[in-house]
Amino acid sequence: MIRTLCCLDCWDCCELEFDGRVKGGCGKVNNELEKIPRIKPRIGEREVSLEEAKTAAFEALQKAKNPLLYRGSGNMGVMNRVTNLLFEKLGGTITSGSLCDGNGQAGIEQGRGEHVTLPLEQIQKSEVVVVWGRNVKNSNMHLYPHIKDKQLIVIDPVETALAKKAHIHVALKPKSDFYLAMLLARFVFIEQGEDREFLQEHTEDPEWFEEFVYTFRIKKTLEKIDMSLDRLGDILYLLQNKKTVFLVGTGVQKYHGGADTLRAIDALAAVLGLFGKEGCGVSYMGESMLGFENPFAVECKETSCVDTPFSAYDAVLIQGANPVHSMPNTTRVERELEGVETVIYFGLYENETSQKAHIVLPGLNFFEKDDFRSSYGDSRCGYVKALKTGEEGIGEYDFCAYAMERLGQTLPAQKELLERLGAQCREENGVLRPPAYEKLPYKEGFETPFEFVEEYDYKAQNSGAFFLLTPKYKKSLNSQFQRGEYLYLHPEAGFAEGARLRLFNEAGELFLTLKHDPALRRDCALVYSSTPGINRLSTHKHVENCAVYQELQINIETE
Ligand SMILES: Nc1nc2c(c(=O)[nH]1)N[C@H]1C(S)=C(S)[C@@H](COP(=O)(O)OP(=O)(O)OC[C@H]3O[C@@H](n4cnc5c(=O)[nH]c(N)nc54)[C@H](O)[C@@H]3O)O[C@H]1N2
Ligand SMILES: Nc1nc2c(c(=O)[nH]1)N[C@H]1C(S)=C(S)[C@@H](COP(=O)(O)OP(=O)(O)OC[C@H]3O[C@@H](n4cnc5c(=O)[nH]c(N)nc54)[C@H](O)[C@@H]3O)O[C@H]1N2
Ligand SMILES: [Mo]
Repeated sequence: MIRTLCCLDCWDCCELEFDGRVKGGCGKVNNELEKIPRIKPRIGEREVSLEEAKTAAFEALQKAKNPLLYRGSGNMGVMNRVTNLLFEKLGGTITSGSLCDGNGQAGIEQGRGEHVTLPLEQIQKSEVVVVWGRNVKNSNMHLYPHIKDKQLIVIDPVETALAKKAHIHVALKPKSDFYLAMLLARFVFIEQGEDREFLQEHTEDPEWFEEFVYTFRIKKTLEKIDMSLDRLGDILYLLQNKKTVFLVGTGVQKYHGGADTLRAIDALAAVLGLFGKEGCGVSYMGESMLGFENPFAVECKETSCVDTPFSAYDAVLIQGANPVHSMPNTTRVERELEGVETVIYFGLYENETSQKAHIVLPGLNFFEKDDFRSSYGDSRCGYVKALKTGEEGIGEYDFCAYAMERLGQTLPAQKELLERLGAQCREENGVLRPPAYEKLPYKEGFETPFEFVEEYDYKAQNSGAFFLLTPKYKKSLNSQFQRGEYLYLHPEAGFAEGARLRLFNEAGELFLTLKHDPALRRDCALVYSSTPGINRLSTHKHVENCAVYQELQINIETE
C-alpha cells in the first residue's frame, strides 16, 4: 500500500491510497487523470521520439537569446519549480503575478501583514460559516462535510447547491461585496456589537474606521448590493456572539477592486473580533510556500503572467499550463505567440496551447513522479510518491537534469531537494505541517496593528447588459478533463433555451448554446471557466499583477 497526496490544483489536498487501485480523492483523479490520451512528442507536424523532442526542446532554449519560462498550475508539486534553476543558468526570464488569487492575497497582506492559513480544525469548531464567493460543493468539495451542519450564510450572486441548503443566501449583485462588508460593519457599530477590546489592542485607528463606515449611506448602498434591510438584519442576528468563520473564495476578487474587497471583508472580521479566537477566522487561499526556505527561488528577470509580451522572446517553454485558454484576452495571447520563433509545450494533454506549439514535450502526471506537495487551502503538505513509472513522458526534474548536464552544470539530486523541503516541516498526528502552520493564527495579534481599508475608488467602466461569471466547473480542473460548453442564463433573461447566442464586449466575441438556469440572477450570464473560448471576453489589464476575469460585462444577441 502506497500513501500519497493528490497534486491537482485545488483547495483540498487529498490523501490517496494505492494498492493497484487509487482510493480517496475526487472523480477527476479516479476516473479521468489517466483516461485522457497522453500527448505525443512532436516537432512541427512530425511525431518524433521522446528523446528527439527532449533534445530539440533543450537546443531551442540554449540557442535562444531571450528564453521565457511560462509555468502554470497544472501540478501543485513543488518539484515542478525545478525549471527555475534551469532558466537561471540560461539567463532567461520567468513570470511573476497570478491568474488566480493574487488580488485577494494582496488585500489581505495590506491589512494583516502576513497571511497565515486558517486551519481546518478552527473551521470545524465554528458555529456560523459565511461562505463568501467560494463554491464549496464544486471547487472545495472535501470541506463540505465539515460545514454542512453549521449555520450557513452564503454570499454569492448564484444560488449554488450550497446556497440552497443555507440558512441565508444573499444573491448580491456581482462586484458589490465591498459595499456589503462596509454596510455590515456599519450596523455592527450601530448595534454596538463590535469587539472593542480587540479593536483597541490590535487595529490601527478604529475610531477613524467607524466614521468611515458611517459614510456609506444605507439606502443607496443596499441598492448597490441589491439587498433588503431585512436580509441585513437576518445576517447580523446570526452573527451575534457566535464563533464565526468566513470562507472567502476567488469569486469576490476577479475585479479591479478585488484587493480592497478582501480588505473590507477582513475589516468586518476585525470589527467582530474574529482573529486569534478559537473557532473563528477568515479563510482564503494562502501562499503555499510561506515560511519555506525554497530551493527553487532564483534571481531571474521577470515578466507578468497576466499580460505577458510573448513576442519579445524567441523561445518560450510553456510548462503545466494552457495559456491560450486560461490567460485573459485569448485574442491577444494568440497574436503574441505568433511572434515567437519556438513555442515549446511541456504538458500532458492536447489542448489550445499544444495546437500552437512548435515542439511538444510530453510530461508525466503526478502518479508517475516523486514530489513534495504544499497547499494553499489546507494546512498540510507532504511527500508525493510515484505509483508507477511513466513511459510516455518526461518529468520536470529529469528534463532539467539533462539540460543542466548539457550546459556543463549539475543539479542537486532529486532526493536531496525533496528532503530539504520535508525537513522544514513538522509531523503532528501523522500529518506533515508546513513551517508557517499555526494552530490558531494571530493568537498573539498581528505583526503590526491591522490596517483598515481607506477608500474604494472602483468605478464600473463598462456598459454590457450582463455581468459575466466564470466560476469553476465540477467536472473540470481548470482546462483539464471534461470542459464546460454552454452559456447559462435565467429563464426570464430574454432568450430561448437551445438558442445559439453571440456574446460580445470590447475584448472579443464567443458563440455558445443557451441553457436556462433559475439559480441565476437576471443580470448575470454564467459560463464555466473551462469552456473553450471564454477568455475571448476578458481583459488582460490587471491589478496587483493579478488577472481580473470578471471585470468586463457582456452583451448578448441571437446569432
Ligand atoms: N472542480 C474544480 N475544482 C477546482 C477548480 C476547478 O477548475 N474545478 N479549480 C481550482 C482553482 S485553480 C481555484 S483558484 C479554486 C477556486 O475556487 P472558488 O474560489 O470556489 O472559485 P470560483 O468557482 O471561480 O468562484 C466561486 C464562487 O464565486 C461566485 N462569484 C462570482 N462573482 C462573485 C461576486 O462578485 N461576489 C461574490 N460574493 N461571489 C461571486 C461564483 O458564483 C462562485 O460560486 O478552485 C479549485 N478547485
Ligand atoms: N475566465 C476565467 N479564466 C480563468 C479563471 C477563471 O476563473 N475565469 N481561473 C484562473 C485560475 S484560478 C487558474 S489557477 C488558471 C489555471 O490555468 P492553467 O495553469 O493554464 O491550468 P490548466 O488549464 O489546468 O492547464 C494545466 C495543464 O498542465 C498540464 N499538466 C498537468 N500536470 C502536469 C505536470 O505534472 N507536468 C507538466 N509539465 N504539465 C502538467 C496539463 O496538460 C494541463 O493542460 O486559469 C485561470 N483562468
Ligand atoms: Mo486558481
